[in-house]
Amino acid sequence: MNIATLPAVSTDTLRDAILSHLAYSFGKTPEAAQIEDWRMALSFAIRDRMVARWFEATRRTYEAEAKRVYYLSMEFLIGRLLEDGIVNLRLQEQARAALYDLGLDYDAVLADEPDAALGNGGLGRLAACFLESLSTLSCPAMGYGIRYEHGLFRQSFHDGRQVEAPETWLLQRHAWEFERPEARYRIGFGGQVRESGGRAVWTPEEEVDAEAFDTPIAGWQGHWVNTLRLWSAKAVHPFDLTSFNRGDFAAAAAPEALARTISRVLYPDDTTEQGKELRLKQEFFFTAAALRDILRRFDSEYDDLGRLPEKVAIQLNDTHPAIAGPELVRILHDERGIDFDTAMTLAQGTLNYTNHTLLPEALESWHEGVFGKLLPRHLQIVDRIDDAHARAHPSRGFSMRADHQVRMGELSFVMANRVNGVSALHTGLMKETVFAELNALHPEKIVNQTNGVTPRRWLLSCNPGLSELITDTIGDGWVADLERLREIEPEVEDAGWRDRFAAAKRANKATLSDWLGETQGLQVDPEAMFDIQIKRMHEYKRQHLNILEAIAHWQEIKDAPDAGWVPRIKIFAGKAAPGYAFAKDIIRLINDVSRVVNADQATREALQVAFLPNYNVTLAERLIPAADLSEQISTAGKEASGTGNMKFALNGAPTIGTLDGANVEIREHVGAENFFLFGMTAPEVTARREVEAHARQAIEADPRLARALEAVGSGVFSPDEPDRYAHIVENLSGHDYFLVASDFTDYWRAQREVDSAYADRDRWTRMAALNTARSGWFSSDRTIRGYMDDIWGAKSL
Ligand code: CR6
Repeated sequence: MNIATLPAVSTDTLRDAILSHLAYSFGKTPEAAQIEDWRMALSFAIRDRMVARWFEATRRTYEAEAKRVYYLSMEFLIGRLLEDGIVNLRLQEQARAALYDLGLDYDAVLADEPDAALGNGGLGRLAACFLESLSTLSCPAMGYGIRYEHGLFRQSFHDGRQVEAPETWLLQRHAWEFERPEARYRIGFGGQVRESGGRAVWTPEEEVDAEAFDTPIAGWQGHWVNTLRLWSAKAVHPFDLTSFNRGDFAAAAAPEALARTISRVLYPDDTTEQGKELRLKQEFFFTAAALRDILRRFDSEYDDLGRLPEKVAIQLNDTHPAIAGPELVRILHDERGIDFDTAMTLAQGTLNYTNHTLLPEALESWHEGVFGKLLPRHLQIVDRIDDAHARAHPSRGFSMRADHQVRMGELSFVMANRVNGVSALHTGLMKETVFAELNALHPEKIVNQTNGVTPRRWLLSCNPGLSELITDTIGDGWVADLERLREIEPEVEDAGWRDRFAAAKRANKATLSDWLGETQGLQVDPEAMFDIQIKRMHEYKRQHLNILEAIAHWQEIKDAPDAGWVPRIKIFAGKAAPGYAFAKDIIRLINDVSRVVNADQATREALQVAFLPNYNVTLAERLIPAADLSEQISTAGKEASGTGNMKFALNGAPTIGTLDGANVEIREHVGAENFFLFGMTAPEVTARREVEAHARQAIEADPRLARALEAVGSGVFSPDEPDRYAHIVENLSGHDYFLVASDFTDYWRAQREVDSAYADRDRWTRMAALNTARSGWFSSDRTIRGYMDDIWGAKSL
């Protein structure tokens, strides 16, 4: 069969393809097939439709000698892929009908797919949105990462406490990857560096193989398909037969176990530096394999390494792949014989670096002891890079090697052609704070690219009701050109149209409410305001500010139950890093508050609180379309951008938020009157920290806050252990680094404004609809165009 001429997809052809895969790929009859078999057969049938375009994209890229973009990321939070594929290939109707013909429920088959959680949070999800936009824009690109056996842990609650269990997505069959045993590179660690014939020769002590697994990523309408290539670690000699024959079975299996450790688990934290040797090994492992692969491809097309910057752009997603700088210089200089300065210049022309946080604890640095032990040659090269940079800027005294550390942010900056922040505010702060010195030396390097989200997943597919209304109103051009959502703005003035908008939201809320009833035993009135905060648990994101306000609100409702409160359900979801005790205590507190508040007959009509377990991409897709209010309440200056904030706005949920990260730009786009602003600005935060006893002062000035803290501290929510949360109260009345107390009063005020706005339903619907109409700028297509133009110099084919 000629794959370029696969028959057009009717329901019948798709059904036949499913049955054919069921028989020939999975060896099952329809009678014997389990839901997983059907899901696999459907996935293969869909995947088949991508392959011809995939080959075509590769062919066209070679033919055009186009510049290629490589996105190196330790995390890709891709979630489920089947619906993404179906939606992008526009096969929803056929797939639904084909499964119906086969006696199957479409939604149930889709729900069988494991949620691939090869990432922690925003940074990993951003990488996944970027891959989809790169394909949509037919930009020749490839993602490189690690094929973790275990993604982010599975979260459940025991007595309100977070319990972590390993995530095992690969135990269920995964339909999307092609194993490439021939794409295999040997990666070394440790060992010695010798001089030989004037060249440094690194002889590693330990070696593993990196083997590629490729996942095709189809863009909108399937016109272009790029590849996500994930590396799996394999032992060089998988099995020690000598030990085995001696009867020492454990020793026989040891090499394989050791090697596989490298790609076994995702580090479950995105904001703390993991000072673990294994982490550094993971970073070098996937980066080195990617570079070898990139150079192999380059060599197959060109014979002059001097053209590397012209033909290749490599993006370092945060500092995790920062070792790419010294590794590329090592390959070019030590292995290819290019002189050191030229090698460095070529690397600098090819690499770019995105910074995703200013939190000092998250800026990676490695002690030279560990670094030198694992990567002895790279340590020498870092020192030479540092020297070369210092010689070029003699007056400055800057070094990336202070205090026996290798500072990866500084290394990435120096080795990059462009360095970008992820929102306007964050980029500004980068220039003023962490990279102030380097920015003064290289003022052209830092550029901003505000994050974005893919509208295919985060509107079209997760919110079919609203999507249909939009398409009915303005046609479907918005899917590929999200700024066209502006065209619905005139309709917002039409009462009939507003009713349809409100009905779409209401239907999503009813669906969520049913789901909450079935799976969580929660009875929720879809008329209540759905107030949602979903994201990683972190003090800077201030879930504790939200729950304190809920407590104060509950107390006030109790004081006057008949005062006409606007009914609300507060929904939380998010995982805490297993080692982050304070964040885990906040989860437990929210669960404790939820138990007490939800059991209170006097208030339960007006207020409920829920913490949903195991937050992941799939849960986000369920919650966001049903949200009325988006909580984006981080301490100003701490959230680099946020991307959840964009998804809520796009789905018609106004924000209550601080002037932090991309909230600033969201507010500019949707209009200040459609955004509930509160709290200190970034400079005010800095000034406030200087005020002595700022927390005490704030608590004394606000009796509501004092009373809420008193309830937490005295065991109202933990009667079996009254001082369970004493340390939280102590933290918030003392040091309170994230200024929860100081922002509380204004947050309360803004929440009451939310209440009165919501009470006027028509006004609320108008605000919600304007959020959708004006959020088109936050498409990751816009972001990727920005990277292509300002950073990569890459073109759409
Ligand atoms: N934690 C930022 O904190 C940003 C994403 C993507 C984060 C968040 O504000 O939206 O990156 N930073 O740019 C890191 O992961 C280091 C995040 O997700």
